[in-house]
Amino acid sequence: MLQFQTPGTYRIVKKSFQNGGGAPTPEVVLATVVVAGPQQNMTLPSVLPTPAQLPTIDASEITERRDLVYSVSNMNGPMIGNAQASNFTINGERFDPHRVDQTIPLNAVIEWTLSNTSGAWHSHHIHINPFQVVATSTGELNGFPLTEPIWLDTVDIPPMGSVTVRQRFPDFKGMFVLHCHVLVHEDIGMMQLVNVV
Ligand SMILES: [Cu+2]
Repeated sequence: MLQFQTPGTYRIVKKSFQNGGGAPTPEVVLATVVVAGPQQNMTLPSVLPTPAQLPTIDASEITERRDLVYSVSNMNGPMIGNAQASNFTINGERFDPHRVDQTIPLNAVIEWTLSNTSGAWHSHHIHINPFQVVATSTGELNGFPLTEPIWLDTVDIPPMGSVTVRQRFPDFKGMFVLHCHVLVHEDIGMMQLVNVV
């Protein structure tokens, strides 16, 4: 939600970003906003309301704690054509569609510690159920102080940092994936198979 204090022309931009050793993405203008006419008093909510079906996950609800470690090493990566890529892993393993990495009982409430041992950002994403971010190693999320738990389905783990999230598994049994949402990382192995049983 955006509030403009004075008339004028504003640009909303997606800023340039460089991840690890990759080429920086270009800055992109997403919208140009022209603000004109008499000023109106319009208050913004300080925090968006939380949906009723997503009450905050209290520590007393947690049934288990698990770690996911996002790592990159220059050794033993997959061959792509004639070139050997870096090795992008979660908990030391590349994705294998025949291996279940996380077996989770239905109705579990997991507190995940998401760690990043590399110099690049990784975006943790898991299908089906959202999670609640409760802590980060920097105390910030997307450049703002993390002052209260926030529901997300993708969260960026800073280089050499960590993020703590809590997640309920209430009503879906079956297979799905969690993965890094930097798609070139996911595509060469930074993904796990999850089975809720
Ligand atoms: Cu990644």
